[in-house]
Amino acid sequence: MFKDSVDVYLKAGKGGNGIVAYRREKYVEFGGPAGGDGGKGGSIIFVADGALNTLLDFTFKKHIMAPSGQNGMPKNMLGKNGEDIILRVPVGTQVLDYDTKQLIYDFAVEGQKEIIAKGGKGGRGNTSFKTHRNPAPSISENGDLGESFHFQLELKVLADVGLVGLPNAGKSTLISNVSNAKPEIANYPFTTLRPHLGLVYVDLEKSFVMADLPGLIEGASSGIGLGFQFLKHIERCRVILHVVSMDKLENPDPYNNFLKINKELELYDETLMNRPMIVCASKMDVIGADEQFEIFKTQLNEAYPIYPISALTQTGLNTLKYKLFETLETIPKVETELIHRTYNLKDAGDFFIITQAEDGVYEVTGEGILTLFTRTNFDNEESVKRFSRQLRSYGLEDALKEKGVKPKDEVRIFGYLFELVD
Ligand SMILES: Nc1nc2c(ncn2[C@@H]2O[C@H](COP(=O)(O)OP(=O)(O)OP(=O)(O)O)[C@@H](O)[C@H]2O)c(=O)[nH]1
Ligand SMILES: [Mg+2]
Repeated sequence: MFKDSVDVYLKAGKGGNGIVAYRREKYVEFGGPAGGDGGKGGSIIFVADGALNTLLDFTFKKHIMAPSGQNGMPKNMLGKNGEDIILRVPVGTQVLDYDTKQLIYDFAVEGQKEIIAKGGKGGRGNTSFKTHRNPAPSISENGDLGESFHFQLELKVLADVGLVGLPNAGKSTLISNVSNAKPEIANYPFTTLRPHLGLVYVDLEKSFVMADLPGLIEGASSGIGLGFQFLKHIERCRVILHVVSMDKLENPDPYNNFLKINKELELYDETLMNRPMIVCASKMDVIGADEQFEIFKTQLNEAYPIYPISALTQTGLNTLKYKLFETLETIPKVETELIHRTYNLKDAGDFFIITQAEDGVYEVTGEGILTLFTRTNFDNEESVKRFSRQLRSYGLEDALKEKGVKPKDEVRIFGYLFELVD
């Protein structure tokens, strides 16, 4: 089964908590702080792999979670880091924000590696808080939450040459004769149900990637046939090779059909009309093909370069390969954007948001405050004091006062009640 669009939930590991501990050793008179830092949470990493051609695996693992870091330990021992999860995706995979459909990463090159969801930082143990003024702090920090996202993965084939044409035109037969791709071939429409990539060698050092795509029919751009879901794969092909059968019985009016397919491409994405297109007249071995070819060529009127071939008798294949290679050399290599963007949680929302709940109590949420909140160890007085100092320094206290919250009033932060002090 082929799958080129899936959505996934990702949750990177939480950082381990730092701890409060002191050295207690025989003969050591004043045991200093010895609480270790927590380990880092595991991240989720994607790597582009040219050997893959489907996102099917992700339909079986929709929820991906990386392990948390271990808490810090006494004797200044660091907690162990949560292990990263590394997953392979086909080259051509795009990672989009599920809600906004914003493109976050584009896995355009083999081996490209990106941290998709970053594990939380480990919290600091009390040793890390040691200062000259406070040599034995009793404060520690909890680990940060790992990033969590709802992403959509879209596979859009990345090829130099994309084959388009009516079903049965001979696209799969052509690619299996000039490359290592082995798509199914049969004398019925819509034999090919998914894209196939093949490497075409022009000589030992020159090669390019060709993509066999499912057949298109009139109305494909509005969802008729198999077309619509596969049209997106043409988007990222540098050259379009339009295969047109010269078999009079199955394709009595090649020019008209050629125009219809082009119309579908245009309706799907008008910029495809600027993409270099080469026409391949196929099945030249069939009786009457020469005649069809002459008529078709006249109708084309040199608007596109046209190459006659027969996969059956192996004629015209080399000339076509060279022409394709030559054309590719005139087009810039990477047309796709190479996007690696750090998807910053802080960018996603406001640092803090103040709302009034039904019971009249003001509630505080927001991505930034959440980070500070999760870092705070609420069993520890010093940590709680530090939290309120942080709220003040980020301007939350002033913002609350502006809303009319007075000293001694209660404020709810992630379900916990706090009192505003003067
Ligand atoms: N005589 C002749 N028949 C051919 C030639 N190339 C392909 N065919 C036949 O045409 C039929 C369709 O070929 P495919 O390669 O499966 O066509 P396709 O364009 O991939 O079709 P879809 O996958 O359905 O879009 C098969 O029966 C092939 O054997 C050729 O050069 N000469
Ligand atoms: Mg086919």
